[in-house]
Amino acid sequence: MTTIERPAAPDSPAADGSPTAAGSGSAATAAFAGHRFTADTSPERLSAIASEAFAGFSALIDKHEITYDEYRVLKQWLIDVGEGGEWPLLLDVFVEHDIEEVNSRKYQGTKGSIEGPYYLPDSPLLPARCTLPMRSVDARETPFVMHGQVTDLDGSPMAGATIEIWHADAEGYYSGFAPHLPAWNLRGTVVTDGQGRYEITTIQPAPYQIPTDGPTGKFIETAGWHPWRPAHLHLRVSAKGRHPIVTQLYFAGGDWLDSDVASATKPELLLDPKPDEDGRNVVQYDFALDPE
Ligand code: MBD
Ligand code: FE
Repeated sequence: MTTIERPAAPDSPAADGSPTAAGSGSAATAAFAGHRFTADTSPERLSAIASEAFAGFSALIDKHEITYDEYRVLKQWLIDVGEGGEWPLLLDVFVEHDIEEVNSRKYQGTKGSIEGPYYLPDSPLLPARCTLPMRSVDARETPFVMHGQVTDLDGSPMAGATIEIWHADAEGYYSGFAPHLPAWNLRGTVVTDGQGRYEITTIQPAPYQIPTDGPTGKFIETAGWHPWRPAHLHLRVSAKGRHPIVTQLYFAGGDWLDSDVASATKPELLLDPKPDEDGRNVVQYDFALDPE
């Protein structure tokens, strides 16, 4: 039977006061909808793309002989996705990877990956050697140190480049989207030194689970798929006169690397940190930026 359970209303907190899918969904929608975006798409291009999209639906409906019951479940679920604020989550998980791939074909530098729904601009500026803002409970996790250099494609150092980094805590929550976390927890904008170098201390992130209490999670569960992303760091690296790169870094040997629900892993984006004498996991990663 195809029923997808109706999730809790966006403004109803979980009984135990813990953060909800609806909470982070609404926050992600609010963060995105704060802007109005434009694209220079001609009416002809819009018409061609839209006709092909609807032709795709036609073929699918015909091939699978979609029933009225199924059509109503779909309609209801799409309404739930909107009410739960989960359009950013749903689109970034199932669609963004193709957009990223098509749009990064012409670049030779460090590989990009999807931005996902939890980027926030203007995170606190931090010096080249820094520790990300974190709570004392975060600081109990294994320290993780990433260092390296930002260069152009010829290897010339990019001094004053910025590395914006954001990642989930050990429970899979992102600050700015889960109300119990302090602002800017595990986020920062790191400025490279005179040689383009940086050294960021943070904690080793855990795998991320799409919230199971929202419409995206309900759909994944109903289809019998798994809701996991491998542990990852999000980064946006920018320098004057360079094409900024949005990417993610993953951890060699970790779970879900070969079955990321968001299809956003690439072999070039794997880190293999090693413990140092102090028990910190340390890794080097260099970024090469294409010209603008
Ligand atoms: C994430 O943390 C993420 O990176 C993506 C792409 C989707 C949902 C949550
Ligand atoms: Fe993420």
